[in-house]
Amino acid sequence: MATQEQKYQEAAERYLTLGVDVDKALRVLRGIPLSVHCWQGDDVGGFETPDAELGGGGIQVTGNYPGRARSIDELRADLEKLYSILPGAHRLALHASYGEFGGKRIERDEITPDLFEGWLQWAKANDVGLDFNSTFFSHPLADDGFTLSSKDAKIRDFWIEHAKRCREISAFLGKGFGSTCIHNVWIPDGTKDYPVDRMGHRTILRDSLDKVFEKDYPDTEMKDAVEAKLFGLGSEAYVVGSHEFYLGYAISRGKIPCLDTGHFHPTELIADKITSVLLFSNELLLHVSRPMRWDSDHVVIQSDEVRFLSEELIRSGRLDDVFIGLDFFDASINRLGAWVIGSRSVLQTLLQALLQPHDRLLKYENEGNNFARLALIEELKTMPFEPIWDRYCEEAGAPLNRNIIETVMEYERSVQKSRG
Ligand code: RNT
Ligand code: ZN
Repeated sequence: MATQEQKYQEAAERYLTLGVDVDKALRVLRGIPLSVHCWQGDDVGGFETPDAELGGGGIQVTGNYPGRARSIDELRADLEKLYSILPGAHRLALHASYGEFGGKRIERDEITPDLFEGWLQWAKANDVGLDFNSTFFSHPLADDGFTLSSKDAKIRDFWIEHAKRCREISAFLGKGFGSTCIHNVWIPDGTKDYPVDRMGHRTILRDSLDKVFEKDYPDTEMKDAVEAKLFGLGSEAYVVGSHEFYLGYAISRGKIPCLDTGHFHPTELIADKITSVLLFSNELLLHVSRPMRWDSDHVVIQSDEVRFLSEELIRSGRLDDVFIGLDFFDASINRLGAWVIGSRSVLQTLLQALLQPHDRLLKYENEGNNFARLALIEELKTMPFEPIWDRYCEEAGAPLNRNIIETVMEYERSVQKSRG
């Protein structure tokens, strides 16, 4: 039987016949961090109260598989396990509701950087860069469906202050770690039925955001992103922060648009949007997700959509301008396993995209030989990818695909099972 090394050499030679430099592809992949979302570990609960759980906001977690992280310590343990299973150096996206509140009820408009000092220390110890999200859901002042776009000045001001504090915390984390923290704003604002005052709420949202972003922070510490949406549970008819709203807002204000792949009509290809956005925006944040019939946030898999997305990141030549975040939450399977599959799927599609003979495909296209372009793309699907990915995992000390099930099951047996 051929050794791993022989299999790798053979596969690399096969790619070389198409003009693909495998070592170079692996080198590029090593430099791509994923911003892994903390909220897959505890069903978007957060730690504001001991029994905190996701409430309202138009998003929903389904499933009750045992083993959910119930404390920051448990979440960190799960994350450490996750990062040991992911090849490469990756980041963590926190939500404001994941601070170390120490059992005290600290209002969202009163949170301070010290509540995240523990995360900063953890991040340094584990070499995991940090990103941040304001939390505009799971809160009584979000219950009537409006936060930053509320017509009630008290509600609006509360959330403006929250977001300002989140920016301060983001800058603290970015500066402390030494890598720009991307602060993302997603609000659930919208209505179940057709409103008559679409303009009113959108005007208020624009003005609230302008207040939130009044203070400048150095780019080296933090940058802001704004995330649009098409509809949510209970906001089927109208979402204040729509795609057009935020694209316009981001481009006019020098903010980063965030495209969540679950936030569009189900037949839209998010991959197609990347180049359009990047021609007018310097940067882009992605929330890679898997919508199934709705914004269901299923675990990401190597679907066509995700492959197209990765291909566009590489082909556009703008990989360095895109921050790749993940956003899904499945409570119906082992939560570590959900994270592992989703993250590794994105990495594998990126590697597949890096292993494409771009020049040759482009040549066919420019010659008008679209049959040859199609044939080569299909041929690539049966190329020996596994030995290349195995090599990448091995070099990083991460398990191979064939060991993933056992790795996760072992963690379930030894750690997650004992959780109530
Ligand atoms: C909701 C948005 C948002 C959230 C997280 C928890 O539809 O996608 O990004 O999923 O902030
Ligand atoms: Zn999202």
